[in-house]
Amino acid sequence: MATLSTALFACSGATLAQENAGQDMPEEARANFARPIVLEADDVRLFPEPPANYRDLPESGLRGTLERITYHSGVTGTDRSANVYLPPNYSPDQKYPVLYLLHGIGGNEYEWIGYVKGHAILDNLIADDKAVPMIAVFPNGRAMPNDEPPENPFNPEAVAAFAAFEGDLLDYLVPAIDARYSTIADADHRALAGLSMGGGQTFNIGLSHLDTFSWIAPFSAAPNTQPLEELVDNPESVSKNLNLLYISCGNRDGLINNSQQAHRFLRDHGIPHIWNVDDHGHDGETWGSNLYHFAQRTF
Ligand code: FER
Repeated sequence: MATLSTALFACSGATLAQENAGQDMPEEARANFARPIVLEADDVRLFPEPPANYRDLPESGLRGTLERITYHSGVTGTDRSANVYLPPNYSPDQKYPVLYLLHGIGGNEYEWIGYVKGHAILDNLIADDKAVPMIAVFPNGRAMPNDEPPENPFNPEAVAAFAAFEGDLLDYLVPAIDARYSTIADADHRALAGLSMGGGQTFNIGLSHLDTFSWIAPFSAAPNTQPLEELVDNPESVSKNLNLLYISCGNRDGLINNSQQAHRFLRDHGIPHIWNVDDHGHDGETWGSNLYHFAQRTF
């Protein structure tokens, strides 16, 4: 099996090369999908950069623990794996909220850990009392029997598997997590966040299942995002059921128009949300920074 970081960096490379196959453009433009970026007055940064060491662990290492679980999925017909972060002193005598973190098109259940260091960000925030102790689940969001990142992560079968993950998550993974761990098993204590393809999944699954998740954070959402008109049929009930909708994107990310469209729809329909446009591209800097800000405002 590939190590965490080689798997992840290799995936990012595949992603970029595939979408822009055959085009000759500078590295930086390719890295950000080279689509036109048009910023408007409310596409602004709301939060500062986190402190420089926000994802560095102390020498003693992670204070919580990371473990790998398997669950049976009726969607794929296979046993699937997910990584799980448990906060320090996790005890079945207490009950915990749960954050689900979804990866991008070339990633897998290690992307948030190996590339973004999401487990370290949460561990540091919890140690500093800036976030409540929570369980974090890192699933594989490509619900197909062989769910490893394929050579071309944009192939239609692999992209369809990101949509099929909705049933996997709702009907198999969430129940498996609630059965195995000491969770507070309701929407007020469940968060869904994701980067890129995982951001699109977060919009699609989150906004249509506010009875399961009420803290929702799509970061740098990809074009798999369904039109908000389809996801939001009743703005009042969406506003009432949401605890927090936190949307972010970097102002150098060629996919920003997806998030801008979502933000403008929500703004025009009076649905409260955070819209944070930072100065990053389609990269781990923006995902780490926005997890840092979202986790402090969650639960
Ligand atoms: C696309 C561009 C980017 C797309 C998906 C992505 C499905 C996803 C990127 C990522 O997850 O990093 O056209 O179409």
